[in-house]
Amino acid sequence: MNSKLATFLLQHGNLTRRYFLRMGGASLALLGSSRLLADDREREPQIQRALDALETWLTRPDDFRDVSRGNPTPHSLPIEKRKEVGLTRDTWKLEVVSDPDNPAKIRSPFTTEKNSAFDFQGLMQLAKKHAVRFPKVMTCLNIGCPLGNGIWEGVPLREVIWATQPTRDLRRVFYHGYHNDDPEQMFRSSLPVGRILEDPYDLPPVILCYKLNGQWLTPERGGPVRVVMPEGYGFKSIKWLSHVYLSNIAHANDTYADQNNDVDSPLKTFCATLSLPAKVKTGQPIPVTGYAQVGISGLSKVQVWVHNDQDELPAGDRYFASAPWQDAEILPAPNIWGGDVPSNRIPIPTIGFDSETGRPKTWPLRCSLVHWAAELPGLPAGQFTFRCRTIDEKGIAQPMPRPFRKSGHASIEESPITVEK
Ligand SMILES: Nc1nc2c(c(=O)[nH]1)N[C@H]1C(S)=C(S)[C@@H](COP(=O)(O)O)O[C@H]1N2
Ligand SMILES: [Mo]
Repeated sequence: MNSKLATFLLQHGNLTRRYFLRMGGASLALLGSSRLLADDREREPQIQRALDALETWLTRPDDFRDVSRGNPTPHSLPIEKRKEVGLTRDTWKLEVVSDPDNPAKIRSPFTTEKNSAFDFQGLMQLAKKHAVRFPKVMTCLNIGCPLGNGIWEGVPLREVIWATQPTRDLRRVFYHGYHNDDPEQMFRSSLPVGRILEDPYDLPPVILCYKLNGQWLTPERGGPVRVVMPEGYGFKSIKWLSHVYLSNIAHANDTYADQNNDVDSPLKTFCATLSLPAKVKTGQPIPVTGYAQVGISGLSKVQVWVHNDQDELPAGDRYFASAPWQDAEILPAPNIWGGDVPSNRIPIPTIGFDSETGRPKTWPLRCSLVHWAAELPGLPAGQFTFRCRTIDEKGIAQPMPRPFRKSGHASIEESPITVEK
């Protein structure tokens, strides 16, 4: 294939078949064989323009929004200091010990004191046999909107826990990262040991993560090693990991609990807009794009509704269940993954993806993102409110089944639209 043309096609995975028809038969034949487009639906030009401007499915590691505590933040330390405190791959050390306050019985802890801390070489040794990859959206429970979507690679945390030979009184595991050796700056998270030892409901394992989108985890993303908890909000995925405690404590002891957060909450399903014109002309169709976070209960629909502000809202219907919602289009898996993933290929194997084709086995993927689009019909002049909501795989509409803010954002997004003559 003409390589210039191939590059062009790769960069414009969202162009319509109509566009290619205009390009003539030769390139169309080429398209058919190269399968550059998973999605060759014909759409209105204005919707197509909005789709062409959409963010990619994967986020570049440097483009993640950063939620990092610490003064200074560990990733901003100069390289010499990072080496000194074990924040590079060749200096990284992980302690895995019994919790002195609620001891679990373990035979061979990893400690710096006894010069037996677990290191990166040990991790790579385990990776040869046990490495896994899975897609996951990182979302801060307090912020609500996703910080970024990635393919995370690591070794299941249980491999390291089993290496310490626990025998009894192990009910919970808590862990923290480097925090300038200042107890005030510690940010701790915790999990029931059962979630680490076993993966319920076909979820991926909790991992010691060292790669994101096929590249070494950067200092800002928590490198050299962070925990990644597939179905959890961001605070479970501790960065610059340095300590793991095996404990007999019977309850969660996460730092985030001190901020009134529901620390046992798995990711919720919800949607939001990415592009929506704030002002349009009367009668002009309105293109809207957005994303949905596909939470633990999956996603079956994204729906939209435009309400004229002069009309009353349905009475006694807090979540607008009786409004005339219309289905939006959930976009298919893209052909351009983004996120700087090498050669635009999802690394193989990745949980949820076919190892032969590199394409997702189902779509959308749970605990990740999907994009959507809708074209609203033209409206008369006036002031309107646009709303969008998800319906999960159980048929439950946002913000249910868990509407409370401190278990994660799920409220129905509202955006104003002004329609002018
Ligand atoms: N050590 C450490 N890990 C941490 C944090 C932190 O402040 N310190 N923030 C947590 C929170 S609250 C979130 S939402 C995610 C954010 O991940 P990101 O910065 O890679 O987007 O990291 C988590 N891991
Ligand atoms: Mo967070």
